[in-house]
Amino acid sequence: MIDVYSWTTGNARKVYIMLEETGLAYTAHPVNIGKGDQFKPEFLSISPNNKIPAIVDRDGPGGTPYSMFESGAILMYLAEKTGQLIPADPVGRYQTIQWSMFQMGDVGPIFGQAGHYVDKTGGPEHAVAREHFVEDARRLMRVIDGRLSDNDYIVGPDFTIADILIWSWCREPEKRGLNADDYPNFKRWFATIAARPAIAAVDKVCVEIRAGRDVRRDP
Ligand SMILES: N[C@@H](CCC(=O)N[C@@H](CS)C(=O)NCC(=O)O)C(=O)O
Repeated sequence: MIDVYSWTTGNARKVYIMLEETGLAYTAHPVNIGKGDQFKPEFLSISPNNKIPAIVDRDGPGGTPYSMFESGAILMYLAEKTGQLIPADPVGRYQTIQWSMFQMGDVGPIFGQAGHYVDKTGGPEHAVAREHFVEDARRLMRVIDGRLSDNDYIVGPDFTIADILIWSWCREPEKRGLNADDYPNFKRWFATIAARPAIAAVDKVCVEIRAGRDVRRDP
């Protein structure tokens, strides 16, 4: 059983999607970041950077409970725990890690800043910052679209954690000043993943979490 302490954002969805895809039993517990739950001592004890998502694996390494924060690290941990969604061969494995780092180091932070300046601070005094981050977000979309021009998925023929990590940040591209129609390979890939049963299951989990209720799943 995995306990997930999280909310309903893109970073939160990565972990729920991973758990649904791998079939691990989990209980999701709401941490309402709009109300400051991420600063409570009990949450900080498992996530010292006061950010969701965090997990506690009751059956961690050595059979003892193990807690983790950072969504990319959590997905790698769960991939290794289950032997799923990361290739076993070294080339596929490091391709997956490389593209996962690309999401964590570039797509997440830049899309996050673009979203901030497009959605929340639309005033003219922020025009320079807005243009800077939206332009870099467009560049990253070209990287993703180019990668998908001759690959079904980010790493190749197989769906991996790199797809889950990147996909989760590509919902609602217009909120980051992006037009999905400019990236046709991206659009095809996004729709393919959106049709996976795990995505619909996670939408339902998020409704419950936003209502402040724990969700127990055994997919
Ligand atoms: N690098 C972290 C980023 C996590 C993150 O930014 N979480 C946001 C929500 S998506 C959060 O908890 N914000 C609350 C805060 O900063 O106080 C990860 O991927 O897990």
